[in-house]
Parts: sequence; structure tokens; C-alpha cells
Amino acid sequence: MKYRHIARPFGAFAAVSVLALSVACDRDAADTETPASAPDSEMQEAEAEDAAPTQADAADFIAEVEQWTRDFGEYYSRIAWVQATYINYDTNWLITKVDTEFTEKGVEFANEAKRFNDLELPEEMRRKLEAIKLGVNLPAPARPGAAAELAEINTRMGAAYETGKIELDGKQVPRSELEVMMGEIRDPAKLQEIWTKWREVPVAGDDDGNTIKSDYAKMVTLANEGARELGYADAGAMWRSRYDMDPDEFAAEMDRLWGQVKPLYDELHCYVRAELNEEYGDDVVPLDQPIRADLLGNMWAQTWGNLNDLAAPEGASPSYDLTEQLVSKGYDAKKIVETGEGFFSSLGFEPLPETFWERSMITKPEDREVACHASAWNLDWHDDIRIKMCTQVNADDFRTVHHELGHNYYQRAYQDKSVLFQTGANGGFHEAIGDMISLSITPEYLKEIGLIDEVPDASKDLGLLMNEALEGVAFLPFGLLMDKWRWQVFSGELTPETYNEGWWKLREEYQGIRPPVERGSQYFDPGGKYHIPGNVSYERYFLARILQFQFHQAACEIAGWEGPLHRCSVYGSKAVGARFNAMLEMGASEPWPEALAAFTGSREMDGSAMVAYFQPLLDWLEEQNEGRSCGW
Ligand code: X8Z
Ligand code: ZN
Repeated sequence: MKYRHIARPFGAFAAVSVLALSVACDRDAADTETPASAPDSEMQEAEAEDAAPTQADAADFIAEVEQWTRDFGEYYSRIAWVQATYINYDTNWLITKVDTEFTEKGVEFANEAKRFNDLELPEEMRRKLEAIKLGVNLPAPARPGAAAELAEINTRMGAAYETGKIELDGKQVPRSELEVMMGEIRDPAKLQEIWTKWREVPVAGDDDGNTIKSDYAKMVTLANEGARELGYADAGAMWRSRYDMDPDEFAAEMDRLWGQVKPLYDELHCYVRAELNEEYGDDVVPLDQPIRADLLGNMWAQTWGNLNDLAAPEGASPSYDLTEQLVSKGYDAKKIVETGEGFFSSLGFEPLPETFWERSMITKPEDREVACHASAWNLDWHDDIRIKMCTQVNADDFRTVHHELGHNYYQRAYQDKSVLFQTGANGGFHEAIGDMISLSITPEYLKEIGLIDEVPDASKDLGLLMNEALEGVAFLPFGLLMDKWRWQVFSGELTPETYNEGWWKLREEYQGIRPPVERGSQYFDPGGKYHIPGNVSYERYFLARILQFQFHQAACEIAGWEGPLHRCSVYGSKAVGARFNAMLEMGASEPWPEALAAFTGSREMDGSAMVAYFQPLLDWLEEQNEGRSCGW
């Protein structure tokens, strides 16, 4: 989705909400040029308006955008929902059409908003205008036909990704199944086969020879052109302008946070490589090399939780496996979602509406193509909230369900705000809500809801921390590099010839991983990850990882918890629910530091809560790694 205010589905293709608020985008760069395509009469009108816009003009304009957004947004969302849950020729046609209309109107509004750049205005109005300027996720240039071309490209990339399959042992296998296989298989040859075959999808052409790779390059050119017309250096700079600060300052902020948590990653990497070396031997896992990307239990090596058994500290392995417990206790997708709802209810949030259960898609339908990448939606700015997932009964999806429900409860909490403020305080906040809840899924909590029978004692703490580190800590450099790559692409530092080389350079530098086989410039490996063809920015997930622990620490303090953070569950704490809601209901109506302060008391994103959470594991890892030559 191109226009942020319509973009309620979180994580949905073609319907991606972005937080587009910035009080720091370069005013000088934002000229008052009318789109080149505007007819003369409109030009004259615009010039007349440019002459002396008043506060009343600004108020009228904002009201017009709000009304249009409300109406068109619901219309857009319902089409996007049908397309995502029923991908075929006609729904692709519909989404392309509505997407085009959205982008055209969004760009028109963004250009119009610049008229008020020099006008003294109350803070709330200024903020709404900034939201309008940054509201188009991928702005098309204003010339006729450009928005339609961009929409066609995006629909094609999205559909190619979501319907992509590979041939394995004589069968066509979809990605959702491949993801599970990557977590379970331990045969390096088979892993390599799945890994490389999945990466054929971004370079496989359709009947007209379009590939995700060729479309991506065209998308970059168009979006940059559109971003420049709006006054941004490029589309990457526009994306970095959504954080209530200057885009360069934001890039530095990401690096600062990474610097805080990098020691955790370095120790984990060193330890996991040594464990993998024991499992696979020197040939497959040499101790002085980056780790082979297909051995980490995940299609993208982004989280390593599937290596739990292999990485568990000696004698500290928790006595249960959540996937096994879910299966043996007879959980199905619905029961997992009900469990997630139960957690939010325990904090004092209203139960999900009946329509959530009637209209959500929580398992994969067998009879049609759907977009399986999980997402959460609000279709009517009110209570028509839903999730869309191809839920599997396992620990990964138990976590993802909580993640998605976090989006829904946030959407519901800020529904009384202006539609221009109906999004996260920043993108990281929206992704961190359900993730904070996940940290409260402690053994004590699991026992309370009957999912496990025995709570492992303190001797298993390192094992519990390891489980969490393989998810959260392992994710950090991946979360960071996705958009580092994209920023380089949008700035022109990388070109289609160097897309793949640049990708692997970052993967090696930040994650310390390498491809199982040589990857030439003909490939487009970033295109094998949903958010690249989907144009969903990724910095939000890196920030969410930081905020998740910051929120958890604050929540545990509010709940009066005094033990170690990893044993704290805020399940049942109405006090936490109330303070949490105070932040959620603000949406994006104020700069994010205010929202952060409402819940945590702090105005800075801070990685130290994450370090504090993992401190016992960090100490242990340092001991284990003594004498090893870490790094790559
Ligand atoms: O895309 C998602 C969510 C939807 S917003 C399922 N996540 C990222 C990913 O899958 O890569 C959640 C964690 C990171
Ligand atoms: Zn999400």
C-alpha cells in the first residue's frame, strides 16, 4: 500500500502501513512545485493558493485529506484483503487499479501539503501535514501513467513471491512448507538444495520475461523519481524521514543502538559456530569462516531458534519443547490465537470482536493462492480487525500469533485518533507490542495456562536465555542490514549488477554468514525475502527488537517484579495493561519519545534493557568462548 493512512495491514503486501511522520524533513528541499502533469487551470489555482495560504486553508486541506482517507482507505483495504486471501488474475487487476488511484491521490496531496511549509501552525496541524507529505510508501512521479506502472510492478512482484514454489523430490512445494523444512532438516546437502532452489524464484521470469529482479530495478527508478519530486534525496532518505528526526541522524541512531547490543551477537555467533562445527565438522563449518547461511534453521538465517537442541548449554536444557507441548496438548491454530487473546484480556484489554473470528484467515486454505506472510489488519478504522496467517502448530507461529495480535490491539487502541495519526508512534513500536508480550511467555506462565506440567528450576535459566537469544539476539544484524542494503540501492550506491554482491557483503559484515555456494551477479537473493519485493521497510523490526526488551523491563517494573527479567511474566497485571494502553492509544499523535515516556518514563530508545536481560548468558558465553578465535 502506498498511502500510509490507508495502510492499516501490518506486514501485508501492497498494503503496507508506514509511519511517515517527521518533523525534521528538509523543508528547503521540499519545494512548492505543482506536479508537472497539472493542467494550466490547476496550476493557476495552485499558484494563487501558494500566494498566501492561511491557517484556515490548511485546516480545510487537512479535513479533506482525512475524509478522503477514511472513505478510500476502507475501500482500498477491503480490496487488498480479498486479493491477499484470494490471489488470482482478477484480484491482481483490482489491487493494481486501486493502488494506482491511491498513489496518484497520495502524491497529489503530498505535493499540496508543501504549500503550507512556511506557515506558522499549531503543532498538531504541522504534524498532520508532515504525515501527509510522508504518507506515500513508494511515491510515483506525478507524470501520467507512472503510478499505474509502479502499481503493476508491485502487484507482479508480490504475487510472484507469494505464489512462488520449488520442485522438491518431484513435488511442487510452497514457501510456508519450505520454511518449516529449513528448521527441521539437518542434512547439509538437502538444506543447500532447498536454500538455492528458493532463490531461483526472484530470477524466474513470467510469460513476458519479467522477474522480481528486473521489476525491482524498475521500481527503484520510479520510486526515486517520485521521492525527488516530493523533495527527498531518494526513496531511502524518505523512508528514513519517518522518525521525527533528520534522516542522517536516524541512520546514526540505528548504528548507535547496534553498537550497544553487538557484543551479545558476537559472543552468540562464536558459540553457535562452534556448536555447528561439532555437528557438521570442519569441512562444512570451518571455525575461521562466516557460517553457512543454510545451517541456521531458518530460510534467511534471521532467527536461529530451531537450533535450540543443538545450542542448549550442557545440563541447562529446559525440560520442555514448546512445539511438542502444543502438539501433545492438542492445540490448533484457533486455540493458539485464543491463547494470545487471553494474554491481552488478562491485562484488561477487551476481548477480540466476533467479526475477528468470522473474518480472519488463520490457516492456509487448500483451494486457492493466498499471501501466507503473516499480517494484521484494521479494515474500517474501527473494530474490523483481523489477522491473516497460514498458522502452523509450532513455537515459531505461537510467537508470530502474539506478534500479529499486538498490531491488532494497537490499531484498536488508537482508533479514536485522526486517521492521520492511526499508526505506531514509530514503525518499531508497532512491531514491538506483541513481541513484548512474547517475553512474558515464561515457563511459569505456560504452566498457569496448562501448556506445560513442570516449571524448570533456576538451573535451567541459561537454557531459557539461550532459547530467547537464538531468536532475539540472532535477529539483530539481519534486522539492521536489510535496510542498509535498501538505502544503498535507493541512493544508487548499488546497481542491478551489484545488488547481489552488495547484499552478501552486508550479510558477511554484519551477520558473519556466507552463502552455501557462490552467488553470482545474475541472482537476486534479497528478493527471496518477503519485505524486499513487498517494499516493507525493515528498520522497524530492528528497533522492535530493542524496544521489546525496553518495554518488558518497564512492564516488569510496573508489575513490581524483582527477580531476573527472563523469569518475569506480566500476565494478569491490570496496572501494566493500563500504562501500556496509555502509550498505545496515542498512536502517532505525538513524537515517539512522548509515547515511549508514557509507558517507560524514558525518551530514548535504549539497548541496555536487552543487554541486562541477557547478562547471565553473556557472562556464560564469554567463558565458553575463551580460547576460541571468534569473528570471521
Ligand atoms: O514480517 C514480520 C511479521 C509481519 S509484520 C510476521 N516479521 C519480520 C519477518 O518475518 O521477517 C516479524 C519479525 C520480523
Ligand atoms: Zn509485524
